[in-house]
This record gives sequence, structure tokens and C-alpha cells, in this order.
Amino acid sequence: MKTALITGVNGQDGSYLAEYLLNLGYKVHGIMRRWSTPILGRLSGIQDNERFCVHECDITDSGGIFSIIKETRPHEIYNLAAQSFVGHSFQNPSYTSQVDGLGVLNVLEGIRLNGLEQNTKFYQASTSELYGKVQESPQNEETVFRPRSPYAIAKLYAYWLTVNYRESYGIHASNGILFNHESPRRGREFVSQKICQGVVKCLKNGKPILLGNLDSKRDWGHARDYVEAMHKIVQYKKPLDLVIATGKTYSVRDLCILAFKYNGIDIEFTGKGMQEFAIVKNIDPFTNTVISLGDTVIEVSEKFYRPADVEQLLGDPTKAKKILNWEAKTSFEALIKEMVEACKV
Ligand code: NAP
Ligand code: F7E
Repeated sequence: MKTALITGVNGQDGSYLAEYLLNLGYKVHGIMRRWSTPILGRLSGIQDNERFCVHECDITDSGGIFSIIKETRPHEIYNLAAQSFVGHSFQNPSYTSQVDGLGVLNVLEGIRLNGLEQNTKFYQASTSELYGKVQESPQNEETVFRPRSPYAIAKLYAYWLTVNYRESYGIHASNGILFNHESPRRGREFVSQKICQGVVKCLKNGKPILLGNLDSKRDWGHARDYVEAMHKIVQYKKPLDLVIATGKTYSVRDLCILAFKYNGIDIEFTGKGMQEFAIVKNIDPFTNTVISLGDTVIEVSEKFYRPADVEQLLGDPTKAKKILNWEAKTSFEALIKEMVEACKV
């Protein structure tokens, strides 16, 4: 039986990946931080699976990580633990660097110091944020990195550590350069979930959703599809660094229009910059809501702007299709519909 160790197992991706690997017959060890009350949330569907085992450890604790790797001797490690919210990394840059940078070093050293260089394959959760102030579009494996946040800079360090441990010690260590991926399990502060949950609330209380940069564009896919790519990367005959994306890009504004549409409301944006807002243009007669035609449902607030933002991302998934036969299955429309439906429950 193959054994996998997933750090950040209770996160969005960790939970989907654990389910995926259990379905493939793996024994899955997951690392999560200690909580003062047991909250398994996203893991509720698998917590009783006898092939699933949780270990409590913070990724910044090198001794703890070393011991878990020694005890579990996994065939594959998926390093997903991170302070993953870009906005937060501007307020907590040092903490973000510890977790997203040095945390990765702890895992790689855990493999090396346990003498598992030839036994344990390693996957690092790298990110399209590395492209930051993009130097070309679409972005592919050759595109120059130009990170724009403490988060992305910590992830850049982790990216090169992964390459270095591959070159120095012969570890099958790969970077998945994943573009944004969302799901009903997405954290509530990320813009997709904030909008989907915000629309449902707005329909009930009539209060507008406050957002930041509406012009920002992202290549948004579904997390369920992306964890399959992670697994394929680790199975590939040699370690590599690979872009995983849909090849399509949409603005935050597009996402708002769609989320309202799937709740029976057509909206229209007007104004510019900080004065931009969206009003209700049409309401489906079957929609149960307190809002009326002409009401303002989205406003822009300075609070949600970042000191430096990544303006647009568009990934080129050609190589992933060619060598792994992987491609995104879920369209942007289907993703937002699924997220909206989950918010209604
Ligand atoms: P997520 O939902 O925020 O999950 C992150 C996980 O890391 C959570 O389980 C979190 O646990 C854990 N974690 C945070 N700090 C930790 C620490 N100090 N020690 C141990 N665990 C810690 O993020 P995600 O969307 O699943 O993303 C997974 C990985 O992919 C992350 O590394 C992220 O940076 C990267 N990534 C994500 C995307 C995306 O669009 N989703 C794209 C590219 C790369 P708590 O619940 O205790 O905080
Ligand atoms: O922001 C803009 C914001 O926080 C998307 C992480 O998984 O993907 C994610 O990072 C865009 C940004 O994701 C609001 O300024 C406007 O331009 O959903 P987000 P992100 O920053 O792209 C990458 C690939 C990762 O690796 C990260 O871990 O939307 N935006 N208004 C807003 N964003 C938020 N959160 N909230 C707003 O009100």
C-alpha cells in the first residue's frame, strides 16, 4: 500500500487531495496544527476512514516534522501547509515567511536527514503569484518570476529550495505552479467565496458587498481538478516544475456578475475607481429577496486594496496537457454555480 503525507491536510486542497488518495487506496497521514477545540470541518467525510491518520504539528517545528517523517516514512509528501492569504501576508510578513519559506525547508530537511532521498517523492505547492507583475502573457514554465507580496516572495524561496534539493540530493522534488483554484471549501476571505457568500447575505439583508480591486483578473479553476494534477506530477517519471491552469482569465467584476446571476439577479457596474458600484437591473420573479431594482449591491472600499496587487494572471497549461494528459474539467461558470449553490444550503 502506498503511503502519502499531506501537510495542511485540513485546508481546501489538503481535504480534496486526502479524499482523492484514499479513493486510490493510499494510506494517508495528514499534518494539521493543534486547535484548542477539535475542528475537522473539511475532513468530516474521511475522519473515520481507517486508512486516514492525523498528526498534530506546526510546519515551523523542525523537530516535530522530522519525527513525523521518520515515523511514517511516506512514499510521497505533498507540502500544502501555508499562510495562503496574500492580503494577510502584507500585515504579517515575518510570520508568512517563517511558514511559507522556512516551513518548506523543514520538510525537505526531514526527507534528507531521515535518509529518504531515494524513497520519498516531494510536491511543493508553488503558485502563479510567483509571476506577480507579469512579464508576459500567458505565463508558462519559462516565464520570469516577479513576485509582488511577502507571500509570493516566501513562495519563491520555497520554489528554489525545491529545485535545489532535487539538484543537490537527487530527491524527486517537484513544483506545481498552480493558478487560482476555488471550491465550496474555499476560505471565506478569498474573493470568490467572499462574493458567493456575500451575494446570499445581500439578498437577505440588502447590504452591499464591499470589495477592493475589481479590475484584477485571475485564471480560476476548481480545486478538485487541481489535486489530480498534483498527484500526476508526483507520479511523473522525473521531477519537474509545471504550470497548472485553465488557460482562461476573468475579472473580479465578471465573478460578481455571475454570482448574482446564479441567484436570479442581473447587475450592472457604473462609475470608476473608488466610485465604482453595481446596481440591480433585473430580478427573476422567483427570487426571494429584500432588494429591489436600482439598489446598490456592490461598493468599492479602500480597505480591500493591497499595497501592491497582481493585476492579471493567465496560465498556459499546454505542457501539463502534453506530458501528464491533465486539463481542467470544470469551467469558470460551473465553478461559480457550484459555489453559489453550496452557499444557499
Ligand atoms: P488553505 O485552505 O489556506 O490551506 C492551508 C493549510 O495550511 C491549512 O490546513 C492550514 O491550517 C495549514 N497551515 C497554515 N499554517 C500552518 C502552520 N504554521 N503549520 C501547519 N499547517 C499550517 O490553502 P489552499 O487553498 O488549500 O492551498 C494549499 C496550498 O497551495 C498552499 O500552500 C497555498 O499557498 C498553495 N496554493 C494555493 C492556490 C489556490 O488558489 N488555492 C494556488 C497556488 C498555490 P489552519 O487551518 O490551521 O490554518
Ligand atoms: O484575490 C482582488 C485581489 O484573495 C484575488 C491564494 O490562493 O491564489 C490566491 O491568491 C484578486 C486579488 O486570491 C477583493 O486584490 C478585490 O487581485 O481571492 P484572492 P489571490 O490573491 O489571487 C494564489 C494563486 C495563491 O497562491 C494564494 O494562496 O481579487 N480582490 N476585492 C479581492 N480579494 C479579496 N480577497 N477580497 C476582496 O474584497
